[in-house]
Amino acid sequence: MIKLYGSPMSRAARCLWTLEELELQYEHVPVVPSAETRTPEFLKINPNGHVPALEDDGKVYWESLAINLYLAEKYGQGKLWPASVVDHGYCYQWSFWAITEVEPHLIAIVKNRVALPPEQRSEEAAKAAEEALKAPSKVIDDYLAGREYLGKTFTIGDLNVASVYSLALFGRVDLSSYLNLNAWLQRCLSRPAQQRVAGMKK
Ligand SMILES: N[C@@H](CCC(=O)N[C@@H](CS)C(=O)NCC(=O)O)C(=O)O
Repeated sequence: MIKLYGSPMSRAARCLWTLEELELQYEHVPVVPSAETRTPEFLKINPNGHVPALEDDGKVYWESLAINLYLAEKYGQGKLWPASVVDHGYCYQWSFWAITEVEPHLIAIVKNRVALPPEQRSEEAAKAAEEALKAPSKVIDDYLAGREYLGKTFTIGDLNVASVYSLALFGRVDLSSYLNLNAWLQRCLSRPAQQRVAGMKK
């Protein structure tokens, strides 16, 4: 059986969302970062000491968005995984874009507003990251004008990018001036599968 390691409060939530969208049977092991990810047992699963990690058919995979692309291609044909190679290209493009151009800024904001001990937080650093987030946010906002999703339908590309942008909610980032991005994000996050994952956090 598929086994997913990682607390729903971590980046494992991204993979839980995919598993729920695909209505797959899976075992969830809610390993807590960093307390439980640096043990010798867990380092055998992911030598980086990070969650999520996925076990499937005797193989182990890590990196949240890569796990999602793998799950979508293997189990989501005609659902999260589009039919054409052209559209696969766009799923890779938007996923890699989210993890390189967007996530670092959102992580800096979340750390400096929420995650770090209060005495280590810097609102100045959070504001600088918010400023840096403006350029990629304009790119996706412009792209989404007149579109419901990044592709023709909701795919793993949308799920990956929306799961990264959902960090904006934790970091109290106001995206309301990006009308298309904001509406698309709400559309993605209101999906029943994502709502089930949100419920796991309570
Ligand atoms: N690029 C990796 C990052 C994974 C990552 O840093 N996960 C955090 C939790 S959200 C973690 O496991 N931290 C534990 C630690 O670094 O000790 C991914 O997207 O899977």
